[in-house]
Amino acid sequence: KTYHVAVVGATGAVGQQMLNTLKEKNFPVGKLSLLASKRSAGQVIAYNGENYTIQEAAPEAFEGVDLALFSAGGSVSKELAHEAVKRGAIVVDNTSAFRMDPNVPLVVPEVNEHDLKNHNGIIANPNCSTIQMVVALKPLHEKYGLKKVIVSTYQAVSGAGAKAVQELKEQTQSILKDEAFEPSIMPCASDKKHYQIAFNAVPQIDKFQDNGYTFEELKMMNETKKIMHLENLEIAATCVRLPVETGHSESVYAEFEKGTPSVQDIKELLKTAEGVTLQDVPEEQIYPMPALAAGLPDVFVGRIRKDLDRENAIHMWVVSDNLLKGAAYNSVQIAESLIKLGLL
Ligand code: A2P
Ligand code: 11C
Repeated sequence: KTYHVAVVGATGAVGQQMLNTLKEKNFPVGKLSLLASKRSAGQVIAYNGENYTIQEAAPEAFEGVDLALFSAGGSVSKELAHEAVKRGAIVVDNTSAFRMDPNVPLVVPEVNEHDLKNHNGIIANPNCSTIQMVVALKPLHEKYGLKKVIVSTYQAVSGAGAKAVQELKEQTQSILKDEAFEPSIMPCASDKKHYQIAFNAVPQIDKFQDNGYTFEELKMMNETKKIMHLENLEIAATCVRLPVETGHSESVYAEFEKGTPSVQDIKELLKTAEGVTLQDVPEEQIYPMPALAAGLPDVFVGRIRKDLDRENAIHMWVVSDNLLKGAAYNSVQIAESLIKLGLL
């Protein structure tokens, strides 16, 4: 059986990786509809040796579509996801539009694939920085019971889209040539002020909320609780943007309820965990880095250490390609799980 697949936001940083992932995974694509804004309508994109013309994303474009992968921003999802469902499609939405809606499963297949069974047409793909963290935490939680998590992130600009990557490259060149430049996108295109991202570290991803956290930080905190079904988890996040093109890194502190695992215990669990690759040989300077992780679908974990003051706590370093496992790859995995479970 093949499926009529629509990719909404096909010209974007994630949309392009969705097409690569569908191809790489040999997903059973029958018909393919590539949708984007009016600006891109008529543009031609190649997929699997064939040319496809971009159509404007509009309700009628979803006629006959079985699976719609959305990654064109929250407002496009809010406007069109229900239109797609109305026309018989199942939507996998990579924006924050529906993630915290109790009627919408928020899914990372390695962690909570079974939640797909409760879907009502829309399935939400979590935020990139949340996905890679929960993949690493899941096996530890199963054995030792998570009590508290403190995470600091070191995030790549591609998380903010193709234009943000361009801004980083242009700014870097301007600085190297000693030329003037005007930041216009980072840290957050829709916020009032813009700051230099090249050769900098910016402690703002998305907009500030009333409690002093940014939306990205709250996404990590709230989505983790929902995906892991841990309403009472103690969790705090600090999210920072770095001049890295692709690959988010995270320093994760995890405290457990049951037991005091050794570094070896944690390594044993992560060695066989689904979706995880352990890269942790300090004496040989082996540890995960975004430059090594970019282009690969795994979540890489290293720098595993015991906390020196609390016996029931560890620290680890978690890296993954934010456009792949953090977005496109996880969305296509969700679609594969839907097929496996007979839901698509
Ligand atoms: P377009 O290229 O036509 O602007 P990124 O995250 O890399 O910035 O990509 C955003 C994606 O969302 C692009 O494919 C972009 O298409 C698409 N997009 C942005 N605004 C809209 C809109 N109003 N309707 C449909 N697609 C949109
Ligand atoms: C970033 N995590 O790195 C963001 C991008 O909620 O899907 C993903 C935003 C989202 O800027």
